[in-house]
Amino acid sequence: MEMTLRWYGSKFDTVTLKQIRQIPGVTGVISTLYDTAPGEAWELDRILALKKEIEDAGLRLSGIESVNVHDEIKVGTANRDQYIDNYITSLENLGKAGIHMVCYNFMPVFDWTRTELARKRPDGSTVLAYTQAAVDRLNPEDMFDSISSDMNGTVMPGWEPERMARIKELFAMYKDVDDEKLFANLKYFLERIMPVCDKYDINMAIHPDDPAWSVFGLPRIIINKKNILRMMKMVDNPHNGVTFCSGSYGTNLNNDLPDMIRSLKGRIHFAHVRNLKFNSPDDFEEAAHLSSDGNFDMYEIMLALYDIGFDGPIRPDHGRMIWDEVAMPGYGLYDRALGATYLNGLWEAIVKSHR
Ligand SMILES: [Mn+2]
Repeated sequence: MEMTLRWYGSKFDTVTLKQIRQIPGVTGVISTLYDTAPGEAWELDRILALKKEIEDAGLRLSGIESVNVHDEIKVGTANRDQYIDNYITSLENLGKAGIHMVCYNFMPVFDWTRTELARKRPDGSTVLAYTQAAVDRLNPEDMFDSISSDMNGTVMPGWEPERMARIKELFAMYKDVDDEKLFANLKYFLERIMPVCDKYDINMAIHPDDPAWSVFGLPRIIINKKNILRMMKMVDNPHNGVTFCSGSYGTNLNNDLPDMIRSLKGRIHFAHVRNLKFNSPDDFEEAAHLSSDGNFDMYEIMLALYDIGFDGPIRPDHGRMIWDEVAMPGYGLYDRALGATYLNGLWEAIVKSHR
C-alpha cells in the first residue's frame, strides 16, 4: 500500500505540500481540480500542472478524489451522453498524465451528510458528527445552511454554494429515481467508460454513500456488501472497483468491515481508513483513528487489507480538529498526520508478523 493524504490544491487547502512531505511514511497525495464543475472535461495542461506542483514538492500524485459525476448521468436524462463524453475526455487526459486511480461517488443530491461539523469531545477536540434525530427535524433546504455556517470559511466537497442554490431543482430531478433506476444508470455509465479505463489502465473506485442509508427519501445504493458485490458483478471488469471507506460503510453497524474487505479482493483500488464512535446506532462521531477511541478494530481492518494483497493508495480520513488548528472540518494537518502514522505502525507490525 501507499500512504497518502488528501490535498485540495494550494488555492484551497490550509495544509501545504511541504507539511505533508514531512509526515513520516506519507509519499503521495490524492488531489483534484477543485474548481472544476461536475460535467466539465478536465484539460490535460491543468492536470500536468497539478502533477508537477506535487512532484516538485517531493510527493507523488497517487490518484484523483474526485472526478465528480454530473447529476444528469445519475438521473439518466436524455442529456447524459454529452456529460459522459466529457467524463471520458477527463479520464483520457488523466490517463495521458499517468494517473491510474479515480475516486467518484454516485450519491444523489448530497455528497456525505453530517449534522455537526464541530461537535466537542471530552478531550476538547472537535469532530464531525451525525445524529438521525437532527436530520429528521430538518428539511433538505435547511441542511446546507446548517452545514455552511460551520465550514471555517472553506468550501466543502459536495456542498458548493452554487450547487446548493439549486437544491429544489435537484430534488425534483430525482423524483422518479429509485434504487433500481440508480443501479441501471450506474451500469450505463460504467459500461461507457470501461473502454477508456482499459486503454489507460485507470482503476475506478466508487466511494460508498455516507451515511449508508437513505437520507431525505433519496435512493442510496452503495451501502453494504450485497449491493457492492452486485455492482462488481454488474460490470465485471477489474477497472470497476471500490474505494473502501471504513468510516462510510461503518456508519451501518451491521456492515462487517473486515469481511467486506475480504469479499472485494482485487477490486479495492483505494482505501479510506478511519474510526467512528457510536453513542447509539444512529448517532455517531468521527473519533481519532486509534481503535480504542471508537467502535472499530482498526487492526482487523488493516489486516484484512493486507490479507487481500491490497497495494493501492490508502489515506487516513477525516481527522479531529486539535491543537487550535483552523482548517476545513475533517481536513486539518495534525490529526490526519497522527492517523497516517498510526496506520503505518499497524501495517509495519502486520507485515513483520507475517514474515
Ligand atoms: Mn471516505
